[in-house]
Order: sequence, then structure tokens, then C-alpha cells
Amino acid sequence: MTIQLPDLPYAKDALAPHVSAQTLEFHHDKHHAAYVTNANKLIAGTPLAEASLEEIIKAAAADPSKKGLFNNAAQVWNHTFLWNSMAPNGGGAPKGDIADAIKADFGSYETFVETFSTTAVGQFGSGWAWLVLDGGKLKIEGTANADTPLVHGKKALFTCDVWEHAYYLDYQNRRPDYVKTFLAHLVNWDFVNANLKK
Ligand code: MN3
Repeated sequence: MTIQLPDLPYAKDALAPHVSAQTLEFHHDKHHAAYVTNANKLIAGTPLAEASLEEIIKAAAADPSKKGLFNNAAQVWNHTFLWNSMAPNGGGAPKGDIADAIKADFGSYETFVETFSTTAVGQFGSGWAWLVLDGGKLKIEGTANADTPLVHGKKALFTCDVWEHAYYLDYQNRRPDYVKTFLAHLVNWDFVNANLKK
């Protein structure tokens, strides 16, 4: 099947001032769209043309000759996951099952914030910071470039994109400020709780 670019789950200005409409316009309409276009070009006429996006990512991850396909297909999945990881009026202390799980596995929300921030700010170059479920325990992990928990047997709960294109227009080089704002104002805890239940 052809890989589709999903619409954003909110208006382009819905996350302002934390993430501007201009950033979402470039990030979704240009960057995310380009990954979709490139991945579709790379699967056209191959046995993967009819596969699901998840199947394409897993097949490409297992084949070093398909690095370009992996990078583009994984970035399609990562960005769709990112849009859902954010919500207007999100962030701050979690509610529901994830609040209990964070307390159990990190000790406190404050320790979780500190650990997540250290990983997100410290990820060298382009990549992602993730809250994942790994063997029944919450963990925070950084991945480089397009790498994704999907191919490491871990369940992603939410992600923060730390590629410069995610924050440069709004924060320039101040990645720590972007990560702090992401945790305080953007995390979609309803999405995290839904992923936890899956
Ligand atoms: Mn991005």
C-alpha cells in the first residue's frame, strides 16, 4: 500500500507559543512529507510495495542494503508518533496509570523529568528521546537519526524529536529550553496512557 502522510491531529497554531505554526508547517508539510515521498519511491515496484509501514520498517532494519528505506520509513512512523505525543495544554505532571508507573519506576515525576531531559539534551546530533516500556518497566532512551524502539522490541509511549528542524525556528540552539517546554506544556498524557494499555 502507498504510505500516506497523516494530517496533524490539531491545527497548526494549536501548540503555540511552545511550538509555532511555522515550525509545524515546515516540520509536517516539508520534512515529514519528504520522508513519505522518499519511502514510497524506494518501495515502488518491490515486494514491500504492498506491506504495512511497520512491516517495511522491520524488513528494512534487517537488511543493511535497505538503509535508505529504513531511514525514510522509520522517520514517517516516528513523526506520526510525535504528532500524537503532543497536545495543546499538555505536559506537566501525568495523570492516570502512567503517573503510578512513573512513580514506581523512577521514584518521582521530578526524577523522570531530570532523566528524560538529560537524555534528550545529551543525544548527540540528530535523534529522538523516548519513554518506552521494556520488559514491563518504563525506560528512557535516546536513538540516533531515524532509529526507533519499534525495531528493538520495545513499546514506545511518547517521543520528543531532537533533530534541529524540530525546534530551531522557535528556540535556535537552545535545545534545553525546548525539552523543558516539551515536558512542561506539550506531552499528551492521554496518548501515553492509551499506549500503556495496548
Ligand atoms: Mn523531525
